[in-house]
Amino acid sequence: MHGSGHIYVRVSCVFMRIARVWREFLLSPFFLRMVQFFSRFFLAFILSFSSKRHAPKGSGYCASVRTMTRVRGLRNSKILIGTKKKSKTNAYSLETTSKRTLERKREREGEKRKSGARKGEQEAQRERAITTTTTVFSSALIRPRGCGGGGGGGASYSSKSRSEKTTGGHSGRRKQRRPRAKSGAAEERYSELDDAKMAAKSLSRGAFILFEGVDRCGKTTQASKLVDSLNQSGITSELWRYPDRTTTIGKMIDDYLQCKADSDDASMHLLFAANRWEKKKLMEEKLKAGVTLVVDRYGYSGVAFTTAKRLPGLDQQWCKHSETGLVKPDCLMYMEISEEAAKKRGGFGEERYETTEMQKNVREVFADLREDWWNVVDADRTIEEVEKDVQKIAKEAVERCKKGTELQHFKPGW
Ligand code: Z5A
Ligand code: MG
Repeated sequence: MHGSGHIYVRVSCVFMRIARVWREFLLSPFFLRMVQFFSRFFLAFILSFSSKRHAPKGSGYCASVRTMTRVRGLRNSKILIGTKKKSKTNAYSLETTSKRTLERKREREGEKRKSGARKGEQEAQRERAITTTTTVFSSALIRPRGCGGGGGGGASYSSKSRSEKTTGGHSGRRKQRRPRAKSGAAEERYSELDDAKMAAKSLSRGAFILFEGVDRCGKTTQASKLVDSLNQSGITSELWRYPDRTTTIGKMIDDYLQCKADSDDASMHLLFAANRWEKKKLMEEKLKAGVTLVVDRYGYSGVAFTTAKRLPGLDQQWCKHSETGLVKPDCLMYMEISEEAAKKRGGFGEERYETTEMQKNVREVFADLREDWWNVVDADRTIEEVEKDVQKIAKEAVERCKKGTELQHFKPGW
């Protein structure tokens, strides 16, 4: 009993010593360091798995390395040998990979920005076309017919519905949907067609129809008849005459023509031109708004009458100069009349240029000015016969301008 008790005491002493050694070992700085070291490694390993999917292609364990290096104290430590590559290589590969990743990222961002800019440009172009159309149609005193204005239903793109779409539109109205394109190319083609349609629509306008000719050829008679008939057939049109004797400049011209006042020939030529320039803006606005303008005399008369004076320095080129930049007519009807027929139609009045010699010279200059695109109308015939031809020519011009053509202006030297 005594012997066995002794053994128990000794065994317990041994256990106690072992326990003390263990305690010392567990509390030793070496063990604590070991614990710290392995816990960091374990943590890094776990994190590397979670972030591996973000690793750049072909970087192997780079993600793990990257994660490990994030864990403080492991940078440059031997733990990197735990990856498939040597620590040095890994550190190098980590550096180059991140550089490459950064470069790729920047490239991708650059491409995105470029494509964004391109898209932005296209959008801006479309917006400009829409704004032009909207401005033209909304500012129109009289809306051009057949141009898709107003309600703008169906497949046709009215300016209103497009602008509503871009700006969000009215809440009460159902938004029109664009047919979905199958691919990017198809989408682009669709938008190009769309832009072309919009551009053509924005160029749709009234026609500038001009009557020119010597005295008594019937310009005023035919111009008035044409305006009446166009308006009756639904084509909004106005009759304009030059000189426009209603303006301040026009009144000065009127005084000169009626021989109430005298003036220098060059300055008179410039006054006649100024009478056209003062109405240029209005003319452009009306035409763009879809109004057809039937004009009785214009710059051609200006050049013809001044040149017909045969004065030194006032030649055709000099006379044309003051007309450069003015709106060019879309259609010119030159009323050709023989001297005999003109003589039969009432005699000359009291005005300055109504002399036989002047009229003869004017006729010659007109013949010199004549261009291929002019419509020469035989004005020797009856009013009705002439009217038939005039209507046909005018309606063709109206149709052409309605489809969409840009306004033309007189170029230097014409
Ligand atoms: N002038 C200038 O110097 N510089 C410029 O820049 C400009 C003008 C723009 C005023 O012009 C003057 O200004 C003009 C040129 C100069 N000088 N001149 N001479 P205006 O246009 O005011 O002139 P107007 O009073 O109108 O006259 P006109 O132009 O000579 O006429 P018209 O318009 O050609 O013709 P109409 O008035 O239509 O007809 C004349 C008559 O013939 C009338 O009785 C009709 O009923 C008759 N008639 C018309 N057609 C026919 C036919 N087919 N058969 C039979 N009878 C007909
Ligand atoms: Mg006249």
